[in-house]
Amino acid sequence: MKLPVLRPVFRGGSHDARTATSIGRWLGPAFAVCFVTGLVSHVMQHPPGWLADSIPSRPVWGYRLTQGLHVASGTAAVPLLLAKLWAVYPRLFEWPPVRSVRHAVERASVAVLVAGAVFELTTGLLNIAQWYPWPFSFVPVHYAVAWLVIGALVLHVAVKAPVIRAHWTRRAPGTLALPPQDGPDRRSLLAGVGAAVGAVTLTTVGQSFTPLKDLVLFAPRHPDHGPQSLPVNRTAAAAGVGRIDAAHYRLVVAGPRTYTLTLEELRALPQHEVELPIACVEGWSKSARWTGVRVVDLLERAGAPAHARVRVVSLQPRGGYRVSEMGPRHARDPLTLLALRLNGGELDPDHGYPARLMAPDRPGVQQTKWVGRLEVLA
Ligand SMILES: Nc1nc2c(c(=O)[nH]1)N[C@H]1C(S)=C(S)[C@@H](COP(=O)(O)O)O[C@H]1N2
Ligand SMILES: [Mo]
Repeated sequence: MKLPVLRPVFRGGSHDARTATSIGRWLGPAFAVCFVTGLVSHVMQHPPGWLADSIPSRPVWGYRLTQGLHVASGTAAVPLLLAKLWAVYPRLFEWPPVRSVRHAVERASVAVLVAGAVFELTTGLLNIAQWYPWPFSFVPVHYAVAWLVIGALVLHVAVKAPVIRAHWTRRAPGTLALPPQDGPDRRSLLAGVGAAVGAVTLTTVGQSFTPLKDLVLFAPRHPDHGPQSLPVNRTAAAAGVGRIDAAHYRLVVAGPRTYTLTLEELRALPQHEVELPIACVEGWSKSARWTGVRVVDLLERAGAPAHARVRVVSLQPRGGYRVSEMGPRHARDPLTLLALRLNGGELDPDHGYPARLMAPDRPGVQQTKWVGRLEVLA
């Protein structure tokens, strides 16, 4: 006796190739932007040896733009991915599940793509919210899975090229089973997806694109909320930095001619004012007015060679961001300061009192706060 196979029947007009393709042509570019800007962020934070000394320090807003786009494209991809999965999920019930080796490979690559894409968007969103409910380290895993996703995506687009082409050229049906025109189902689905993308973008993008900051509703941070009108990622208390006593503070500049400065001596050196953004990897960004001593002046006095890399060490006792490094282009940029003041006042403890690094075109995580030591590297 032959057992009947019980499978659901899908009659909705939107579970078809044209809907999937329409959404895909927005989702694909969103992933491409997210991937490229993610690579930029990765290289700036972990440059390979041959590139380390040529990371540019201009334009000053470079990282603000790429990281803002990274988070905005990832956020916009969430409703797009949900709609795409909704359009194609009946394929899960395809029968027979495997028709040939080629078909099996294609399905396996789609499984990798879907799992990886869901993983990237979920971990990315939770990271923005600074919630880490997983046992692994976010950055290396998010980075590695990005390569899986982009590989599977390229394969997927190649496999689907005929369907995509049919959609773009709006070829008459027959050769391929794309319905000739958009029905009401598809039109309203696409309008809804467009509205969702617009809504999540408009209510979050102001976290880095500050002209739209008044529309910020769902971003974890508002550009104006924080001491001295600037958000804080890790407070002094969270970093384990107690109130630093000005009288006992010392800055050590270690190099061929190592020396030490008190806070008074630091304040007595020529002060410069720059307008630079903090551009956090988590997507928020805010420009501010910083005043302090040029790092290049401090390095010259220590006899640092022109090509030297510099390590910036915080008084923070432990934690991932207590040390950062910069190549000669950042170290020697006249805008790079050991900042003592922010927006006209002394630095708030949460912004790195008494001294912090502020450099142009640099990820926020590397704008080291509570700086106690600059080391000229050989
Ligand atoms: N020592 C130290 N510096 C640090 C951090 C830290 O945790 N420890 N956080 C970094 C991060 S992630 C960002 S975005 C900026 C935020 O600077 P702000 O709090 O002044 O806005 O500081 C950076 N500097
Ligand atoms: Mo950050």
